[in-house]
Amino acid sequence: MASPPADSVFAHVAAAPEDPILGVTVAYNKDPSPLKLNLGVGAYRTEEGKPLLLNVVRKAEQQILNDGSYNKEYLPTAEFNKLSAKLIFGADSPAIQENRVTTVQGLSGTGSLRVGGEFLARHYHQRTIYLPQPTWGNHPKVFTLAGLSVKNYRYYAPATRGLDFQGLLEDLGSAPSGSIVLLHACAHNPTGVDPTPAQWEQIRQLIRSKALLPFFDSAYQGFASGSLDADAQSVRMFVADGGELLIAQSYAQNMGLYAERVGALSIVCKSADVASRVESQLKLVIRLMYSNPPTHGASIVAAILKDRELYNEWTVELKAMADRITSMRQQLFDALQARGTPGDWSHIIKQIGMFTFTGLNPGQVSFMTKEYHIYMTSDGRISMAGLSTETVPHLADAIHAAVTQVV
Ligand code: KET
Repeated sequence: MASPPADSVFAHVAAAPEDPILGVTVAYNKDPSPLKLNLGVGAYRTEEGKPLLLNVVRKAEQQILNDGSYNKEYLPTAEFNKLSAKLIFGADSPAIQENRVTTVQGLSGTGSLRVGGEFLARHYHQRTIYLPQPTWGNHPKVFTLAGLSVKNYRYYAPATRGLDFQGLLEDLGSAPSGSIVLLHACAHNPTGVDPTPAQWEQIRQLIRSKALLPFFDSAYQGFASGSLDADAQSVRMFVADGGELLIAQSYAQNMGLYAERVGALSIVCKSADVASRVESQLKLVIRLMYSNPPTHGASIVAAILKDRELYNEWTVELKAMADRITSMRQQLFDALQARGTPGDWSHIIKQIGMFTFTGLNPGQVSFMTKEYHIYMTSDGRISMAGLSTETVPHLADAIHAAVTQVV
């Protein structure tokens, strides 16, 4: 018998680069300073800086465990799928009533985007997906791996710290007919800049007139405005015109179910017949990747969505999370005003959702990490949910020092 080679057969494997978002937490964990503050990953924290297990999730979980019929059989997800579609499209959505929507459970937002990307790469005539510039850092990698080719459309104007609406219209206007367009349903990550309803309407008209295919990413429904319905308006506008679209939903943020990896992918089609064939192909994509989704998180979501009392309780807890983030925005803005920090910081209170796109440059960010033990992504994004009344002054001091000392 040949003896095994002395060196590992994997000896040539190079270490992968740290993820730009998750790597921030890795660096944070290594820092022994008591002052350290993690504003990197978008994960909700309480005033005390702790992860939040929603009360309603605890209740739903208890209810499930008390239910004698609960088991670990392969998941029949029909109920979860229907409820998820209803949540994003609205209870009275004609597309649902006409059975033109197919929904499959996905592994949170990321897994749902990936399944949608794979489906498109196999069955759609156009392989190019346009992503906003900038976008969530994982988008280009997920879609490339799914077999799509990635291009960008202008979205954010650093000069105004607002939407580059003209650039967006020009870039989508010159995209080849049929191209896929990724849209953040609300609370755009990382910029916190969303189109107004009137701008959404113009985007919709442009997308439909050029036969582009919208693919929504809804990772923050309820986090932008505190209202689940208001945050779904952009998507519902596109469903109301009878056209087709894809949407990936995540329950990581709005139910605090990060680790359960529960989400959904829906495709709205022109007819029930097409939708049912599309569904069969989605199931095939999933079958060959991981066969079946996990049941526990989906059971929690379904228990909350189908019970009026739990649902109402959820909306109250969700609103409280959104409100705490809004209050952090105001407090940080006030603290910078109080320090007379040079520059216009009104974008902190204007931006929407979990993040403030501060406009700080990579040099200023690394200064804040080195001198103040504040951890954030190098693009200057801070997760407002990681702040508290107690930590706002420390952050404001750090920003003030960074903009006055580092160019
Ligand atoms: N889409 C967007 C826009 C998004 O910001 C995230 C997560 C996801 C999808 C994926 O979430 P999932 O946990 O798969 O349901 N964003 C935060 C966390 C991360 O990067 O994983 C973040 O930007 O910090």
